Amino acid sequence: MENKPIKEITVSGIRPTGKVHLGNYLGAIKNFVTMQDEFETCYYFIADYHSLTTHNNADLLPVNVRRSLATYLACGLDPEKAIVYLQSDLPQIPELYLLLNMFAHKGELEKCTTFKEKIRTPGQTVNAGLLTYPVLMAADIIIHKATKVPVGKDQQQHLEMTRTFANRFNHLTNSDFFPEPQGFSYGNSLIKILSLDGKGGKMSKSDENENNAIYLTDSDKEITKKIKKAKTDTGPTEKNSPLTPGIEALFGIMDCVSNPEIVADYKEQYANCTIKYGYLKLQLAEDLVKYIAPIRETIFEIENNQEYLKSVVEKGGEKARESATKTVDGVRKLLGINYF
Ligand code: AQP
Repeated sequence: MENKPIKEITVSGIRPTGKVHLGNYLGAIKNFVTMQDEFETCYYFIADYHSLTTHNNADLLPVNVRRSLATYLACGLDPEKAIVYLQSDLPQIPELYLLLNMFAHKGELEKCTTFKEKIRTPGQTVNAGLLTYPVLMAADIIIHKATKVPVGKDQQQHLEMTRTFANRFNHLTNSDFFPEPQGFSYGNSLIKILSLDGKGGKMSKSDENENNAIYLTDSDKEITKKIKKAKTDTGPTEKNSPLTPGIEALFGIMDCVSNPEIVADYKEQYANCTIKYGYLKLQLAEDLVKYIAPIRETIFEIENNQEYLKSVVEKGGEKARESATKTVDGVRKLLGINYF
């Protein structure tokens, strides 16, 4: 893990709440893979505690954890370059979470957009874990004193809250113990891949309609079918019209997986109202199939090798606990939990 040009610590994770989709890949995992070659220390974990805030199914959790882990590795995460571990293998995280809860205010947690959205979901139990989700996420990040956090745009507000808690801790303990973590994406801004339902929301693992997301484990046939069925409008009638959410979703994906010249050509056709969505969808389906097929095949290969998966997280857990222990020891000291 030496000789990497950027001397910073990076940390991120995904929740094992279902099948990993293109948004998770493009918004997060793809960056993890590039960062492991550039950033001195990279921690990437499976956020299994986080999944319990909304998904409580003891039969499904192990399947989702193993598949998420296999997905990390299939996408190119290398345990020799990055520290890959399970959140629940670090007992220091619940301890820091508990202590950070004393620095989080009820009002600011209730105002969090994702909390407000989640509690509107029919059938969703509003447990305390859901309310304090941003505190657990803050613990995940600052446990390693990370400064860069590769996440999608949907996590921007949570990250802002992490900075608030870290700064409040520093202020109240009269220290500069925690650095301020910043969101990170290659390119100009954090990415948001939209759902294929044409409503403008983000692609999500827990969307009940599986047609709204492209999963990394989808077959070629499923990918093609989903793109063909993606909701669009009837086409622009005025030149230079703004993109409607359905077509914005398709262009958003195309920007990431297709040849830039071809994308520019379709955008030009949209601007001058000559676009035929059928052709655009065919092109996108073809490009996506090429993009996803090799990842899918590797996921299936790796997920059957449970011994390998176990050895990766055992090794990663050991290293992550080392860093986590140092941080929690420092926090305890600053809070005066240090009696004799
Ligand atoms: N649509 C998206 N576009 C770009 N990035 C996205 N991410 C999620 N959806 C998109 C990024 O993926 C990483 C892992 O997300 P997560 O599993 O921690 O939770 P999430 O953001 O809540 O993802 P989902 O897919 O929507 O899961 P569910 O349905 O379980 O809530 C994060 O970096 C996230 O930004």
